[in-house]
Amino acid sequence: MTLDLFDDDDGARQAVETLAEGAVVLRGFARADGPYLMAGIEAVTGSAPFRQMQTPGGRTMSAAMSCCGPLGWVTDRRGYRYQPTDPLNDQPWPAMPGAFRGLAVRAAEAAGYPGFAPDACLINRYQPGARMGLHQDRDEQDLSQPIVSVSLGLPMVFQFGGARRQDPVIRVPLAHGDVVVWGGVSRLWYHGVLTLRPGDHPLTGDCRYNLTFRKAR
Ligand code: MD3
Ligand code: FE
Repeated sequence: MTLDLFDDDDGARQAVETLAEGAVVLRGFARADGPYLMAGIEAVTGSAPFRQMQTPGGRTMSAAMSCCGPLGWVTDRRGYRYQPTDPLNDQPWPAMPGAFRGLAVRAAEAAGYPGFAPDACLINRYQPGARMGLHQDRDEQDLSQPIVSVSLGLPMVFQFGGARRQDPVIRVPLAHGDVVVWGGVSRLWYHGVLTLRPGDHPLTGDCRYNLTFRKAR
């Protein structure tokens, strides 16, 4: 369904798609910023390297993660939480690069959330074989604030269900530069990512990165 239009990098008018109530896809919205975002990922992970975290149940996540901004999301045997420091070195997470914050704020605004002020950015790196099972994002305090997600590099298939784990899922392909803003009722819906297939992307090589911008507190 078409809600609205935005101007993409080349000045072309793009449809804003709604995936579900509150979930808005901005196809290619981040494409022009790709190289700046990639440079930001390299800068952040130079100080807070990618690592595969443990779930509270003791499994190792197949996606590798890092964070930037005042708060970072972590999981270990003690549970899921946001914290101001990187558990690998007990130092504050790296600052959120200006290009990251600017893009997230513009995307949120295009989707109807002016004044989005993310305090956490989770960076996920998927290499071939990595996936993310169906889950909800509910560790944030203010669920009225959306989550903005940015896909970079290899394409993947996103799974989007409903409010309950058993709800039927739809599969949505997400490609390089696609941005999705998850607000409204979809904010708490189950979602996940199917296994990444091998490939080679001019910007990211053999992987896909996903940035998620959150207002955790
Ligand atoms: C729908 N990441 O980091 S992005 C996550 O591709 C996460 O790395 C996936 O799920 C990834 O938590 C999916 C799309 C996404 C992110 C957050 C959501 C969809 C969402 C929060 C609520 C509903
Ligand atoms: Fe999630």
